[in-house]
Amino acid sequence: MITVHGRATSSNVQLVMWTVGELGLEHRRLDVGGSFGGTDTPEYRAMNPNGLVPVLQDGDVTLFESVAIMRYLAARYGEEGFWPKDPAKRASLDQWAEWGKVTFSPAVLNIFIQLVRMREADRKPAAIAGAAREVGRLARILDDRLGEGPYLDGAAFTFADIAVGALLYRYMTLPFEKAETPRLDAYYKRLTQRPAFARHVMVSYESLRAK
Ligand SMILES: N[C@@H](CCC(=O)N[C@@H](CS)C(=O)NCC(=O)O)C(=O)O
Repeated sequence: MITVHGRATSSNVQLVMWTVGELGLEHRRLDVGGSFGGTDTPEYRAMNPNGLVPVLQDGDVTLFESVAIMRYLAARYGEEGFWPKDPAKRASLDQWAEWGKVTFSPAVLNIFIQLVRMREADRKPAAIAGAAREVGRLARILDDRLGEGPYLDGAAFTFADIAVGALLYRYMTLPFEKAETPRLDAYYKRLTQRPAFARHVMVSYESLRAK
C-alpha cells in the first residue's frame, strides 16, 4: 500500500494526494510536518534529507519532491489518457506541468504568504499589488492556453492539470483583485467537480493563518 507522509494543509501534499485520488490508489496519509512535527527524526531525514513534506513510500520506492512523486505515480499507475506514452505528446504537457510548479505556483504562494501567512500589521500593500500583477499576468497566459478546454490537453484530464491546478483553490479563494480570465474560471469550476480535487485540494487554510 502507498503511504504519503504529510499534513493535509500542505499544497505539495495536496498535489500528491490529488494524484493518488485521481488514480484511485489504495493509500494511507500520515499527518507529518507543520504543527504535527515528525520531520526531524533520523528515520524521516533518511527518507527526505530536506525535512519537508511530502514523502511517498510505495513498496521499495521512497521519494520526495511532490511533482517527481506525481510523475512516478502517473508513469507507474496512470493510463494512456492521463500519462501519454508518446514522448513528444507527453513533453508538450510536461512543459505546462513544469510551468505550473516553478512559475505559476510560486506566484500564487507569494500572494498566499502576504494574505495568510503574514499578520495584517506586517503586510506590505506594494508587495501585494506587485504579486497580484504578476499572478494576473500568468493567469492570463493560462487562460489563453486553456482555450475552450475542457482540460490542458483538450479532452483528456492529464498529469499536467494536476501540476497546474494544485494551487487554483487558493488562487480563486484568496481575496485580491484578479485578472479577467473566463476560461480559467470555467476550468476551475470543472476541477471543483472532480471528487479528488474537492477532497484533497479544497482544504481550508485557516489553520495556517498568522495570528
Ligand atoms: N519542492 C518541494 C517543497 C516541499 C515543501 O516546501 N513542503 C512544505 C509544505 S508545502 C514543508 O514541508 N514545510 C514544512 C512543514 O510542513 O513542516 C515539493 O514540491 O515537495
